[in-house]
Amino acid sequence: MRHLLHRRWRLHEAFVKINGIKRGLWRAVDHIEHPVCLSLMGARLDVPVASREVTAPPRPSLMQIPSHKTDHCAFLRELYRRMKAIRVFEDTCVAAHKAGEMPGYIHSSAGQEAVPVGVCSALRTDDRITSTHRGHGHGLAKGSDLDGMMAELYGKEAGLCGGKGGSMHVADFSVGMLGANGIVAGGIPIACGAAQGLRLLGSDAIVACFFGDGAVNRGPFLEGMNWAAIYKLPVLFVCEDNTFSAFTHSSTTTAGPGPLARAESCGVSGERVDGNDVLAVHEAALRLSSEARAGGGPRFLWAKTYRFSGHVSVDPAAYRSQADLDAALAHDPLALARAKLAKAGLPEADIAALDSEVQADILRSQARARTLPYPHRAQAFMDVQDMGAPA
Ligand SMILES: Cc1ncc(C[n+]2csc(CCOP(=O)(O)OP(=O)(O)O)c2C)c(N)n1
Ligand SMILES: [Mg+2]
Repeated sequence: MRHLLHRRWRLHEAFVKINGIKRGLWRAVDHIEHPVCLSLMGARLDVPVASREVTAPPRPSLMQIPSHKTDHCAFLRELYRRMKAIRVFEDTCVAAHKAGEMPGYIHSSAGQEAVPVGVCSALRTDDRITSTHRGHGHGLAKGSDLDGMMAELYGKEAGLCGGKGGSMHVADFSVGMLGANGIVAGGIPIACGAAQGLRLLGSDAIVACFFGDGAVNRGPFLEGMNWAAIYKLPVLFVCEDNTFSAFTHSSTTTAGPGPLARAESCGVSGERVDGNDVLAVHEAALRLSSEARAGGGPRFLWAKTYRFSGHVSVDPAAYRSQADLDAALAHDPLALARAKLAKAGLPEADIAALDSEVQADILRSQARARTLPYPHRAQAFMDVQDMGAPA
């Protein structure tokens, strides 16, 4: 009897894990026809499953960057341009939210730009990423259309998700961005499922999984590390350690020597990097993602950085001292990238022109978004659920 109960419990545990993983599978595969995918999703094998397009045809993407080796200055210019775009985008959206014209909550990633830009510039267009509640920068770094992202945050029909995802649930499958996520650590099982799906399809694409330092204290972190290690999945786990978990300094809630040691305890090797140095992040991400792509199993990147803003746009961040913020601002990743670009030979006037160009692009995009229509109410249930929606 005890033996039977134990077996039932093991089956239940496996079911719970598969439930999380299968969400990632759904998002990863273009045509879910593999019998293993189908059965993991609980599908009836005798009933055809509607295929689900997740990769759009290639379009000009931010992944198309000049070569690091042959044109170092042009390469740095592109990294800087992306970082600047994220910074201005975030600052613009925070201001718009405070002014009451942007709905929802806005979690700014200002101060953290070197992490998504450094990682995504090491990825291919067909590689996937998973994101967090602080996901605008992840999408923009992966190549999402600026106008589509802006319109989405304004809740407009022309947005990347038809205006129904908003800041915290924006996804853009056309560039492999599998979605922002309001559940801390929620992207981790999705990344594992996506990687497993890619493996089943015989693809050599990988999944870069972004999550915060707060996520390492949640159960899905351990489950994800373990699952990815056991199956040697092609995942690059990226811990974007911005020093805070919501309103709390993470050092007061996280035991032990840090995220990398936890990953290593599951046999997932990796590196710690200065998350404010975009070049260092890029190089580490390139090394680790190449190993994961070559079948070496999951890898881990611990990128130490700092969040300049409050947790959400309306948070004054009174829980930290001005001295701490000033120290962080002295290592502003954008200023560091700018200095590298100047050192690589781009004249100051050209950098200033680039700054103005980015600024103008974002203001134009915002002005456009303001004028666009909201989704029609008849669309309210479309793409939200496939059962119970009005005909
Ligand atoms: C499962 C879960 N618990 C709690 C929350 C509330 N919450 C939202 S963000 C956050 C902190 C996350 O910290 P971290 O992972 O470091 O990400 P950061 O906000 O620093 O980018 C918390 C606790 C949540 N969204 N999901
Ligand atoms: Mg954090």
